[in-house]
Amino acid sequence: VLPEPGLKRIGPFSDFSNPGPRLAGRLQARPSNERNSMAIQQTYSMIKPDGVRNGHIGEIINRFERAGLTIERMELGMVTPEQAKANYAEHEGKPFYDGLIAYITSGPVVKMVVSGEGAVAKCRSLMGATNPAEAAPGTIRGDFGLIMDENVIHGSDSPESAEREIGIFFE
Ligand code: IDP
Ligand code: MG
Repeated sequence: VLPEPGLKRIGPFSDFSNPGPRLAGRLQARPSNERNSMAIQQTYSMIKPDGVRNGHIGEIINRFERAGLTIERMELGMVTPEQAKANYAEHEGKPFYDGLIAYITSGPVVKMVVSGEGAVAKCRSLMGATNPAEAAPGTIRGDFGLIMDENVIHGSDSPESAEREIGIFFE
């Protein structure tokens, strides 16, 4: 549904196909046959070792829930080298690859399956840009990240990646 002409968009969640936390709550209160056009997705997200070490677990989960996302599965634990290599296979051979694998396996992370309408894009938008120095204030990386190598959080970049990554870390 497009906003009426003249209506100002006030943010990424200001249309009805992506209603944001306040409207999402009201939509969810309606009978299921009135909201079956909404595309519910799953995504894989992971609070990286610096996010856990620096005490940002609660704040990140709070932001997800306030954005209307649901935490479906969650586990605190280590990433095995096999899981790290599978998750980051697309980056093999790049200069930062070895450091990335060493870093993501260096301490406990929080592994999550997150669901909701447009969950893949919504999660990426809450995360902010890959480089914390370029991530907007108000995003997770913009608020809590310092350097590219330690940027607080991972999120799948497409529904296909999400399915693959959920398979790596759960079941
Ligand atoms: P994304 O996490 O935003 O999807 P990707 O390009 O898929 O970004 O990179 C995966 C991860 O690899 C990043 O989150 C970051 O931690 C790390 N990374 C990417 N590019 C660099 C780099 O140029 N230097 C150091 N680390 C990098
Ligand atoms: Mg990526």
